[in-house]
Amino acid sequence: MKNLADSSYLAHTPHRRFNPLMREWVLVSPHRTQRPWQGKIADTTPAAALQYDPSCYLCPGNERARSLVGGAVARNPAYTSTFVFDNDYAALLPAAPQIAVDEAGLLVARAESGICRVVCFSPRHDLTIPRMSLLELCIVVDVWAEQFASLGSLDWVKHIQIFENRGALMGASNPHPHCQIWANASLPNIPEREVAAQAEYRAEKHSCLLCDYLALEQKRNERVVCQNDSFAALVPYWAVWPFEVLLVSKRHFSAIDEMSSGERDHLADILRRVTTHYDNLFLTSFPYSMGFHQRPTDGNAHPECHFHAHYFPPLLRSATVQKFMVGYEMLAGPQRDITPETAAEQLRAAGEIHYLDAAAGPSPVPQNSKQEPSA
Ligand code: H2U
Ligand code: ZN
Repeated sequence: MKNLADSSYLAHTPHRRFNPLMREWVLVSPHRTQRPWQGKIADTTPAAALQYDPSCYLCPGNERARSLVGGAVARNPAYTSTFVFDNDYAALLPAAPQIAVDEAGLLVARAESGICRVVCFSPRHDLTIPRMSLLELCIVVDVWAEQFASLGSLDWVKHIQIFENRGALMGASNPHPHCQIWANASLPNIPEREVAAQAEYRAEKHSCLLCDYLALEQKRNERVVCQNDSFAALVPYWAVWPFEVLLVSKRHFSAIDEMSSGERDHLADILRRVTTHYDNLFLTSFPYSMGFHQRPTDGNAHPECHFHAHYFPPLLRSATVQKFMVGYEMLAGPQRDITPETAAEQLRAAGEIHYLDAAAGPSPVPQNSKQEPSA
C-alpha cells in the first residue's frame, strides 16, 4: 500500500479523505481539474460603492424593513461603531409554544425556542472585513464575546451560532457588513456531530482532536495559509469547498468568552488576513459563509470542544465560476477536484496586501489601525 500521507502521490489520483470532525468522507478527484466548462457563469460580487446608502436597511439612521412579528417599523440609531439588533424576521422566537409530536417515530416534531440577532460590523455600507481596520474588527470581536456571554447565560439557551453570509452568491441579503447570531434551545445537527466526535476522540486518546490536528498541520506545513501567535488558518485535509478554510486557535479553549484580550486582537488580525487572501485570489469581493464553532452553552465545561471557525466559499476557479453541490454531492457524498494542498498554495500566493490597496500604490498606515502581530 502507498504511503497515503504523501500528498504528491495524492495530487494525481482519485482518493477519499476522512473528516474526523464530521466523521464523513470526501471524494478527491484531482485529475478532473482540466475538464471543460460551458456551464453557468456566476455574477461577480462587486464591492459596494456607497459609504452610506439611503435605501439600505442596515445603514445608520435608516428605517428597517417591515417586521413579520408586527409592531412599528424600527429605525436604526445613528450608530458610529458596531450595532446589534433583534432580527425583524427572526427564524426563532423566545417563547415557542410547547409541541411534542411523535407518531410511530416517523412523524416527529418538537418545539424550538431561540433568539436571532443581526450585528452590523460598521456604519460604513461599503466596507467588508478585509477593508476594516484592526481596531474596528477588535470591536466586532468584543461584541461577539459579549453576545456569547449574555445569550449563553440564559438557562434555556444551549447553543449559539455566530455566522456571516458574505456576497449575494451565499445568500447575503445586503452588502452592508453584518453577521447573524442565532441562539437556541437545542444543539443543531452539525455542532452536535462535531462535539460528539471531539468527545469521543478525547475519551479514546486523552487529548484534543484539533490540538493534535493543528500540531500535524504545523509540522507538515502544506496546508497552512496564514497564522499569528494565537490562530492558524489552513485548508483542512478533508476540505469539501475548493477554498474552504479552517481557523483554529493555537491554545486549547472552548469559546470566545475564554479568550484573552491579546487573543481577541489576534482573532481580528487573522479574520482580516484570511479574507484578504480570499479577495486577492480572484480579485473580487470573495463570497463565503463562515461561522464559529464553540462549546454548547448547556452549563457543562465541554473540555473536548476546541474553538474554531469554518469558511465555506463557493468559488471554484475564477470570480465567476462556482462549485455546485449537486448530483453526486446531493445523492452520495461530497467531492472536490483541486486538492486542498493546491488550494492552500494558491491562497498563500494571493498575498496579504489587499488588491485594491496594491492597485492604489503604497498607502500610509490607516489611522485606527493597530500593529499586526508577528506571524
Ligand atoms: P443575511 O444577509 O445573512 O440574510 O442577514 C440579514 C438579516 O437581516 C436577515 O436575517 C434581517 C434578515 O432577516 N433583517 C432585519 O432584521 N431587518 C430588516 O429590516 C431587514 C433584514
Ligand atoms: Zn448600509
